[in-house]
Amino acid sequence: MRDNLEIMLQSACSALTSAETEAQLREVRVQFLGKKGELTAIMKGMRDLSAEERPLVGDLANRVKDTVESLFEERLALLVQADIARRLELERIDVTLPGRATNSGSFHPISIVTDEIVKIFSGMGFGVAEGPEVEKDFYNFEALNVGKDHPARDMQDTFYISDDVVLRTHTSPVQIRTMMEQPPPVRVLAPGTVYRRDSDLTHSPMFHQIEGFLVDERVTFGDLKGVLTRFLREFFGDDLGVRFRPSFFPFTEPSAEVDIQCVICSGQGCRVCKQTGWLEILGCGMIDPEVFKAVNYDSEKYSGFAFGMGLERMAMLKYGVNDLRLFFESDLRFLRQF
Ligand code: 2U9
Repeated sequence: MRDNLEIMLQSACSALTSAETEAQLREVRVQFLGKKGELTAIMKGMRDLSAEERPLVGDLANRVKDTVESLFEERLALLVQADIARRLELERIDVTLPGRATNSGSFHPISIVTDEIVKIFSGMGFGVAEGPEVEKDFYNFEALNVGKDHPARDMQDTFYISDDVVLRTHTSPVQIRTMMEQPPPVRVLAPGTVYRRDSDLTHSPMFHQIEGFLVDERVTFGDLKGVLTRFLREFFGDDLGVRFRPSFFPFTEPSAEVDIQCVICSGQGCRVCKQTGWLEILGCGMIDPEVFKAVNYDSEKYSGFAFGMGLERMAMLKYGVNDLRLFFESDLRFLRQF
């Protein structure tokens, strides 16, 4: 038995030292010290020993067991340590590497200007309405007092989809639809994309507009001047000079164009205002009774004003942008500045 115990110790030692993983190591322990292990098997021979020999062999067996046990613990600590070291190496993070930048988006200047104009007019009781960009001739022209042979149709250079369907040339059809849906009083702003067959340094075939209109009893040109002057001063600055010049539009009578004091040179005269000190900024007028007739509003009882402005022009003047094309090129070096 002594020899068997010595032999077992030898093979347990070498098995423990050659175990490469914690699982292997635990298997070795079970193989030698487990209930059905080698030590148990050897100890079955105890009953054949003499009374003198039994305690001596028992003592040896205990020492063998303790030795295997402590070897096991030693090796286990080593393997766990090695495992931690390996994982640390594997999962190593270089905290000195520069971080990956994430780009944060920003609003397009046309969106910023739209939002600001909507905000100013909503302070004066206006709501927002939208409508289709592919529009019936009736809503885009006919109802706005622009008849089939009206020169304004050539003037506006329209994209035709078919004989009576066009890409809207202004957002005015939204106002026609609004009036056909609801009775006065109405105060509505119509922002949106519009299309004209125009393409040069200062014209894009697709651009943006805001139009607005107000209809109620006893609305006067004085109301129009008050609302638009207030708007322009909130948008461009408190003491801004504003002037109204007579003009003509088929859908308004009387009509006017509005100039503001040049925001680049404060009215001193520069290249942008062509030395006049003034910039043309919007068109407006009292809604023509012919338009009321088309939408079935009583022009004896109601009157109203309407106005329109190009958003690219508003943005160019507000931010000092000198090239219209920048708004359509999606160049991040430009867009990130807003
Ligand atoms: C209805 C009745 C009247 C809208 C108006 C203008 C004058 C105008 C231009 C400014 C620059 C268009 O973007 S632009 O080229 N607009 O000058 N717009 S009055 O009049 C309306 C609209 C709807 C039912």
